[in-house]
Amino acid sequence: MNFLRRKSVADLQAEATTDNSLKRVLGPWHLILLGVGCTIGTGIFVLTGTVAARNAGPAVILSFVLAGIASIFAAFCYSEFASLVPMSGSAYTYSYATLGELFAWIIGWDLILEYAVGAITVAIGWSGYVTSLCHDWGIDIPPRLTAAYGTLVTLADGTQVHALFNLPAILIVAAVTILLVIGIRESAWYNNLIVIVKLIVIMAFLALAVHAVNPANWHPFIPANTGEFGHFGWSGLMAGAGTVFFAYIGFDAVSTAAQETKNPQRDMPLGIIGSLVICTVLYIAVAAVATGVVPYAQLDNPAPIALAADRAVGGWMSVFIKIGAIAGLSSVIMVLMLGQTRIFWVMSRDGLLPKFVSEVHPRFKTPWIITIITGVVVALFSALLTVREAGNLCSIGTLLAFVIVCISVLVLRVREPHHKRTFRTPAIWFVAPVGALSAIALMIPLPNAAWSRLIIWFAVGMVVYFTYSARFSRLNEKSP
Ligand code: ALA
Repeated sequence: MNFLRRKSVADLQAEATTDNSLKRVLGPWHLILLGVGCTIGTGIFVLTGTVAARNAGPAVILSFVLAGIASIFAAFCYSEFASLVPMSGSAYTYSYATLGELFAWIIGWDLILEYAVGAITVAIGWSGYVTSLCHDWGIDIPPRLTAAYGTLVTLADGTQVHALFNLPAILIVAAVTILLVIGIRESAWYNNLIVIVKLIVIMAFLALAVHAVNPANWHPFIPANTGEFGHFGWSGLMAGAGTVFFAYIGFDAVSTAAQETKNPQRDMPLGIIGSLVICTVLYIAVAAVATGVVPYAQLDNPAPIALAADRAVGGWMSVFIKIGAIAGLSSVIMVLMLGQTRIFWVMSRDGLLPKFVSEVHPRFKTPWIITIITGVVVALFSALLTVREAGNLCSIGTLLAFVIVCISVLVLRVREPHHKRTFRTPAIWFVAPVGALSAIALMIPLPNAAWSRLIIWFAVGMVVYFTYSARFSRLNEKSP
């Protein structure tokens, strides 16, 4: 059996004709809003605090710079990959036509870490903000039901106990799953509204809290390493960059809109770089203000930005931030879960996953079975994992996808230069290798737990591919 067999571009075009409703309507501003909307989430609202407190101290600001640079390089390659195959879809689809089935499977399997585990991470972040807001309003969710199993939580009388599971995270995932099953998605209008809410909340935080910055909190800027790799010092700064990379995940949504863009060659880079630059600047500013207001050791909190707002401005500002974060994070969970079910759906249509996965509900016209299965699994793990465990697994998986994409784009330029590309990566001989190397540099310092989970995940993926997917692939029907 040829595991590198490809889907032909002609087949993809034929499939794309069923999807010819896509109109070229998007300009650079639409793309920027799309990118910012999918990107700002748990990374900035939660991980900034945990990374400052546990890895990098005030140098979390530099961690954001490094992760932002790595993302920009990868983003260019991603866009070229997206523009190679004339249909909208994920890296899975593009690699099926260009690299062959085994690579498509690896990327598809890897995208589960980006989308499903990303949704898990954001749901946990959402839970932290909801628990904290409920507390402000006098509703105390029992602490044992607000965090991952085994996490230390403090009861009202001050005693510390181990948590059982994260109930609010289960509830938000259940709510999003129901909306997706009955076919309610975010409209462009709603997406724009949420983006504006997120931006207003962040700008208001920066404008009001900056006055409370005490530069003494930035000293030492890079706290001395504790003797353990990744705990402060330069290794902490690098490990922090790997973790906060999570904050940048989502800009690939821009590259998947190539088919709907008026002038992709000009607007794609504007959209991608524009949204990444806006996010990078905001992230650096938020990290600087948060660590300037609150001593970094105190930022290990489920709602660190609200904590900084509370210290700097007062309770009302903290409530404002929490409401904005809760609205913004719900929309990121929805985008990620929707992306995941679409990828499963396409893989099932290709025969790589069982048929029931692509079964569409007769009334709602949504892939309801896989949406419910995805919802149950995402809910289960968001109840049991910590935000860092889930975020690091998502980061390492997405970084691996970026490495594969950067290398593939270069290989394809050499091997198949004739393909039409609506967007070409500038200076590809520099951008692609640097993109791959910087993604690897962010992966290396991530914790061993993230690495072992990644390896186990791929081992399982290979078993599934060789025992099931390769045998049932629809390309078998077409082989002579
Ligand atoms: N970048 C997104 C977030 O930080 C996934 O929540």
